[in-house]
Amino acid sequence: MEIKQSEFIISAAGRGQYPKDDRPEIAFVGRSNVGKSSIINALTNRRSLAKVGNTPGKTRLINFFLINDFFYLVDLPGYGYAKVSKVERQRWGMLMEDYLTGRAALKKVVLLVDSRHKPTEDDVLMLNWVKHHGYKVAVIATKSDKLTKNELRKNLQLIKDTLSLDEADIYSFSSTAKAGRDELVDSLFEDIVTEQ
Ligand SMILES: Nc1nc2c(ncn2[C@@H]2O[C@H](COP(=O)(O)OP(=O)(O)OP(=O)(O)O)[C@@H](O)[C@H]2O)c(=O)[nH]1
Ligand SMILES: [Mg+2]
Repeated sequence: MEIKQSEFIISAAGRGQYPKDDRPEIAFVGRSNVGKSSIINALTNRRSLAKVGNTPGKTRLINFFLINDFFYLVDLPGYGYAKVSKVERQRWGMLMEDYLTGRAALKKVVLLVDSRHKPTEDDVLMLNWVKHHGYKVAVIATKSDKLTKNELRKNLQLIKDTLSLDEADIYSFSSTAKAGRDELVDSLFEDIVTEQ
C-alpha cells in the first residue's frame, strides 16, 4: 500500500480527546528513545510529522496521525527512562492504561525494541500486557543501522528468545537508512486495511 497522506490530528491527554470516528488505529509502544516517533516519520516519509528527541521522554502525550484518511498511527510516550520522577511515572501509567485498555479502534500494537540490546523486563511486561488485552502484536527491532549484519542476526535471535516470539511477527528496521520501508508498510498495515 502507498501512504499518500499523513496528517497530525491531536495530542491527547486523556480519553475525552481521542478521535471518535472509529477508524482503525495502530499504536507504537516501547522504551523512551527507542525510535517510536522516528519510525512514524520514516514510514510516512515525512521529516517531522512526529516530534523526535535527542533526550528520552520527548513524546509526553498520545499523538494521533491520520493516514490516507483511513486509519490512525498512534505515537505513545515511552517507558523505562531512569531519570523520571515517581509522579511522572504514575502519569505515564495512567495515560497508557487509559488508552490501551479496551480501545475498540486499536487493531494492532507495534512494540519497538532496540536491536542492540536484550529486551528489558519492562518490554516483556508490555508485550504480555498487550497480548493479555487481546490486541494483535508486531515487534520491530529498531536502529538496525548501528549493527553489522552478523550482530543483527544474533540479536534478533536473542530478542525472539527473550520475548518468546514464535508466531508473532518480528522485523528489523532503520529509520535513518529506511531500507525495506515499503515492505514494512505492507506487512504492518495491510491486514488492517483489508479487514475493513
Ligand atoms: N541511528 C539511528 N538513530 C535513530 C533511529 N531511530 C531513531 N533514532 C534516534 O533515536 C533518538 C530517539 O528517537 P525518537 O523517535 O524520538 O524516540 P521515541 O521512542 O519516540 O522516544 P520518546 O518519545 O522519548 O519515548 C533520536 O535521536 C533519533 O534520531 C534509527 O533507526 N537509527
Ligand atoms: Mg517519541
